[in-house]
Amino acid sequence: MKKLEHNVKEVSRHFQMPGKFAGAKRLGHGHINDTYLLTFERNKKPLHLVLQRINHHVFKDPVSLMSNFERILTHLHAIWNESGSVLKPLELIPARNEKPLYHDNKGNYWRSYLFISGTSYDKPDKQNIVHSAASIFGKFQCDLSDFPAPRLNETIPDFHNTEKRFEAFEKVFERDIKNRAMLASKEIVFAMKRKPIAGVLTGLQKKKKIPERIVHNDAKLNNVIFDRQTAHATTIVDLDTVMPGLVLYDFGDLVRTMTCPEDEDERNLSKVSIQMPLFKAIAEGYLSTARGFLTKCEREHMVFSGKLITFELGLRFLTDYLEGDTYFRIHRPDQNLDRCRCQFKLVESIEEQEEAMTKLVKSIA
Ligand code: ADP
Ligand code: GN1
Ligand code: MG
Repeated sequence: MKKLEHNVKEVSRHFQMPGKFAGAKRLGHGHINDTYLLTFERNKKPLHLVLQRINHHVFKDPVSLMSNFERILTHLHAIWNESGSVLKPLELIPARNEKPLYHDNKGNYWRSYLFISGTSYDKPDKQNIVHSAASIFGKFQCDLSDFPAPRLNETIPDFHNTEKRFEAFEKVFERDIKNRAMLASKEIVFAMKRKPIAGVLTGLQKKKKIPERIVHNDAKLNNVIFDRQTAHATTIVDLDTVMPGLVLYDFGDLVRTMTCPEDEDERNLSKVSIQMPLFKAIAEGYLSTARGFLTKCEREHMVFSGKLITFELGLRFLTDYLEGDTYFRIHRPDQNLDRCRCQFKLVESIEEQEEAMTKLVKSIA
């Protein structure tokens, strides 16, 4: 068996674990944190927990991040307990010193949760799955709509500010420290042509046409856990970026990750396009829980947000590729360029079907 990168058995000793350590393996395919599934044994029965190393190069202030986490989970648990919400919140396991984090002597920050037994998907295969995932993200936004002051900390400032993402891309392109720009010339031209769309949502927010709300900001399919039997979405994970933002950032990510049943780095681009039945299921699922609080302007920009957030992520993959792959975890050379190509292909596909998608949303909304 491949040796794990971290000594998770040693780290787990610093948490209030329920029994004797019996094994560990990596969990999921997140691009940012290091996530492990740990097994403990109590009365000869296995118990599963998640141990996660927070990527502190990405999340520079893990302490204030975990303060968000605790406030969000307290709020969601109150709703879950009172009304039996369909959204079962994560449960943190405290460290031995009662804190939600353990800071090791190598500078790493660790946290732990109960493992949610169920299933998660990296790519969408069925309409009922994406319907349920979209509906639970609408529910998540709804449950957080009366979140009390003070404002949550911004764990990554300007996370979905596409204009700022564009500026960052331009700077990295100009410097071209890895001499990779010539290998991505088509993608760079593609991005430059679409610069005008970058400021649309932030512009509407500045003009107070779209309100700031608490949103997930990383509403991708593999951040949802489903019940194995019912195939209903039960839990949303990856709360690191839950902070003030626009609900359209989440809807955009739903469109990005759930309308095309291929990998995020699929190299055969002829397979990459928006599937209308999946889009319809997402729009219906999301509106089933979000319809009540969305404004007209938000509804009118749902399809646009799919295009923008897909474009933004393509741009972020491209920027990371040009910079030498320092942000997103890669498993092979050029993976970030492939990821960028795939996102840009999806953008094109949305552009081609934008009118039909808009009509569809109107008919559902
Ligand atoms: P990253 O920021 O790296 O994406 P996540 O918090 O999303 O980290 O965790 C990575 C993956 O691990 C998730 O996509 C999910 O599949 C799985 N996962 C995380 N937390 C849990 C949990 N409490 N129960 C079950 N699976 C989990
Ligand atoms: C990252 O952490 P993960 O893998 O769920 C990224 C998202 C991207 C996504 C693309 C903090 O999400 O913004 O949309 O990869 N998270 C962060 O798959 O940058
Ligand atoms: Mg994740």
